[in-house]
Amino acid sequence: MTFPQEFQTFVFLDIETTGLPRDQPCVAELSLFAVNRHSLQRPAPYLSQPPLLPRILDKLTLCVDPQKPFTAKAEEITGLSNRTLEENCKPDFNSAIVEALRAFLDRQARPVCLVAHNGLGFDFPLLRTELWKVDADLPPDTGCLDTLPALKELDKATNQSYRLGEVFRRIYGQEPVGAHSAEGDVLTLLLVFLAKAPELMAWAAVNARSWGEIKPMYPPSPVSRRN
Ligand code: DCM
Ligand code: MG
Ligand code: MG
Repeated sequence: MTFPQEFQTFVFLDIETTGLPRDQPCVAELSLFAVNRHSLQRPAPYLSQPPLLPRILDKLTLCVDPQKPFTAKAEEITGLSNRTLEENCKPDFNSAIVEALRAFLDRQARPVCLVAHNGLGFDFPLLRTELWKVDADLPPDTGCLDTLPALKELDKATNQSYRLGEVFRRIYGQEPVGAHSAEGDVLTLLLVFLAKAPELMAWAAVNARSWGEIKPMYPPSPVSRRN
């Protein structure tokens, strides 16, 4: 990827899963909000209140049958379970979800940068693993911005917490809504981003990674590999 990159679209992303990296988790829900840089350029006006969301916002939220048991903790915090996903007839992470994802990303002005909080440690590697299971991938030059190290570096912070909910509380003095639902976490992330959008976009232009560099979280086992 050549730098600096003037990303035209930022796609905020969050994934709910059956567990943590040590559990070799599977995706159970994903949410993406795509925002053009035009709607991120204005300075955030009223930081005591969450700012208005950009009026022009594309969203994709999908539930997935993970085909793997949730850990008790993941089930508790996400409100998702194997039983309820099955009862609601949610398909697994299949080629249809890949098509939906690609079609959604193809509609956005390029270059596109995915944005996730702790994305390099969690969401991006896991998504790459899930795509690998169905012999799919994203364009290798797609940008990847992790707001966790970005916000830390921009703050030149000491030892305060950079968990998404904590950052939101510090900025807005309120509890985030819908924590551990994919859409709720994306909304929280977008509101955090809006508070520092010019700085974060400039940081991304220089520091974003490319999708092609993302190491999958774990290799698909031969039995979990499907077409
Ligand atoms: N997760 C977990 N245990 C935690 C925190 C997270 O198993 N204490 C897993 C389940 C969540 C996923 O990570 O669906 C993503 O976390 P988050 O909701 O913070 O995006
Ligand atoms: Mg998350
Ligand atoms: Mg989440």
